[in-house]
Amino acid sequence: MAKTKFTIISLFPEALEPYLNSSMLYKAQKAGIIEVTYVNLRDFGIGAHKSVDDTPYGGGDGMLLRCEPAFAAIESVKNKDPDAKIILPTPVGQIWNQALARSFAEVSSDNSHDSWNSDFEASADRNQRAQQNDPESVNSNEEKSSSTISTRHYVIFCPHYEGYDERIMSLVDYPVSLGNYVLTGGELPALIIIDSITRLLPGVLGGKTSAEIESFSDGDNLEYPQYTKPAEFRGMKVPEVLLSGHHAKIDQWRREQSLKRRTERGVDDDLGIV
Ligand code: 6GU
Repeated sequence: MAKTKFTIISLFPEALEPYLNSSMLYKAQKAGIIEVTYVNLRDFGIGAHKSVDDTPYGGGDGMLLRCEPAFAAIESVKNKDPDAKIILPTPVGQIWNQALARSFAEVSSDNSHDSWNSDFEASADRNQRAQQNDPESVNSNEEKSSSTISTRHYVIFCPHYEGYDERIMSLVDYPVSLGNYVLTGGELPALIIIDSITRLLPGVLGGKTSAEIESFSDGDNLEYPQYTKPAEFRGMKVPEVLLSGHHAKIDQWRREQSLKRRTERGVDDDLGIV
């Protein structure tokens, strides 16, 4: 299994490191399953003050990330690895879900990432054409649909301030949103994206194979209520059926509970596992 590389371009790499150097993500790095590299966007700032932002044309509040530092930082990574894919956390991106995480971890069957991938390809192509004005030079994401690539390298460019110059989008393969709300920057989304991909990689969750993860640990077991010892805590009892040892009945109960929760949430595809 090839290593999955993440490069995070951020103004605050020191905010990311403690989390990534803890628990499962730390173990995944130690085991050589993932590799995380940090690039400080400030190093690519302009002038003596290493400025990375400026006021918006046309007026408006706040500061926007400028093109020069963003392009220089992304190109510094691309020059070393032209195949690296650029992820931009942005509230206007495609909503991240379990199906996307699975596609990025490439534990899905080929046809299941076709639909979202073509969305992303369409947007990446649009951006490149817009910038280069040259349809011939558009580099399609061919390797995404192949199962034979040896290394996946995702570069997560974390915007900050009130936004970013739209021309930065021309370098982006995957604009990704975490949901319908606005955060102050791309760091938390970067952590979530890395976490949700990494837990799907073989060897991260108790050494399971990708097939086992697909069929078991990929969210479907999160949908019903679970309990561990003690059987009674402060008057709250574990449902009798779970103590019965009757596997068919337990399966039946879990199916019912999953369905009930889905109905109560009023959604049926949020985990991308249907
Ligand atoms: Cl990816 N970025 C920001 N800034 N806000 C968000 C988001 C991303 N997803 C939801 N809100």
